[in-house]
Amino acid sequence: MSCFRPKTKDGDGEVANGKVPGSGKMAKSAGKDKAKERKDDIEKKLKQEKKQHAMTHKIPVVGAGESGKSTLIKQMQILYLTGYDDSARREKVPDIRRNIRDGMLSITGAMPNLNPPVQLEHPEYQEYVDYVQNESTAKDFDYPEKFFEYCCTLWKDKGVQEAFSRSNEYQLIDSAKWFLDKCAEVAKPEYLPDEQDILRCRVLTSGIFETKFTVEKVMFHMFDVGGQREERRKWIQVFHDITAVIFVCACSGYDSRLREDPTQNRLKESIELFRTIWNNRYLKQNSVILFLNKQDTFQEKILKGKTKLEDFFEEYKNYPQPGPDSENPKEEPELTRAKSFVRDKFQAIAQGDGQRRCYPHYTTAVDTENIRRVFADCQTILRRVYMAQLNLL
Ligand SMILES: Nc1nc2c(ncn2[C@@H]2O[C@H](COP(=O)(O)OP(=O)(O)OP(=O)(O)O)[C@@H](O)[C@H]2O)c(=O)[nH]1
Ligand SMILES: [Mg+2]
Repeated sequence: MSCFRPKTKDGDGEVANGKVPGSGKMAKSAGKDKAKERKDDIEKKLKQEKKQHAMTHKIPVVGAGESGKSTLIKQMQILYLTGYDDSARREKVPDIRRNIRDGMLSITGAMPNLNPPVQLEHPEYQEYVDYVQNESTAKDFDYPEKFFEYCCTLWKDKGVQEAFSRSNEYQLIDSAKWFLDKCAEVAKPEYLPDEQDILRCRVLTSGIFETKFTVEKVMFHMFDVGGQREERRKWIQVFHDITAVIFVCACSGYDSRLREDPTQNRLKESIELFRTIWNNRYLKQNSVILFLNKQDTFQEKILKGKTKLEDFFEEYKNYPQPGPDSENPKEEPELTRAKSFVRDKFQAIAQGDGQRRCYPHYTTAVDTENIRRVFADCQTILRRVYMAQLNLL
């Protein structure tokens, strides 16, 4: 990459051609020049072609905890690598069981602490709650049948459901509903997770993981990092020699608090984190592809209206109604307005920098078709950014 020079080929060529004189000696040397010029030209073209074939995009995928970074990488595994075979799926079963345990632990643990507290609809299930709270946290807990029976029963309790519907008031993993809904299926010894289960399964990332894949002869090296605060100091290791950054934000976090700092709003944390990435001195030349993720849950929350964006972002009250979304003209106007508001929060930070850009996309990382489409757009952006970088060198 670093050996690339600004192009002067056309100008030089024209000047040389224009000066071809008539004398024999001069004509001979002019002929030699021409041959050399042609050779240089071919060599340049070959070099360029080689570069095109070897085009490699190194991309760190950053964002706050639980924003969907690892889920996006799983989609790359599904779309461009070998996906998940039976044995890889089977390996995820312990994580999925832990997701059920963690989900039920959080919900039933929160019930007495909510304001106002929530009671079980069936007080006789308290012994199931006690079992989940006290036994299932043991290190060597082996998920016996009765654990799943208790979880299935509790999940149907109206009190548990009410506490679940208030999960923005405490910390609950996103996958809780997905796996508690299929608790009886997961309990079976022959249970084999499907692709959606793999995508939904939550495992916190600690460290840096590289995934390499090729799409139409272009190589991608994506780096998945941990998003929680104490993980972020490691990110600098993957900020060198990159094409662009992918920044993932969970838009649905507008009504929830940060796991590692319950005084901080999740979406506000994400916006502030984006500011530090945009202003990071190692990334001054780099464009950012912004994934405004978890659009499915964001949409559900906005349209249900149980938690309102203006209750967390006062300025939303005065945010104007934009025209219909050209890609989605039939979308509910309120949803279009909420989406634009969040996007503008990020765009405002990235404004006024001619060298690089922020490219926002609305995404649902658990939806393979959505990511296929969005990533096709990203490939075009990355190619353009890469070429612009080459020309600058
Ligand atoms: N409904 C929904 N769930 C999502 C979406 N994206 C991710 N999730 C879920 O959110 C949870 C967290 O996603 P991860 O990909 O593990 O988040 P992460 O950014 O890698 O988190 P860290 O590793 O802690 O930094 C998982 O259970 C995902 O299945 C989405 O667009 N919609
Ligand atoms: Mg992760």
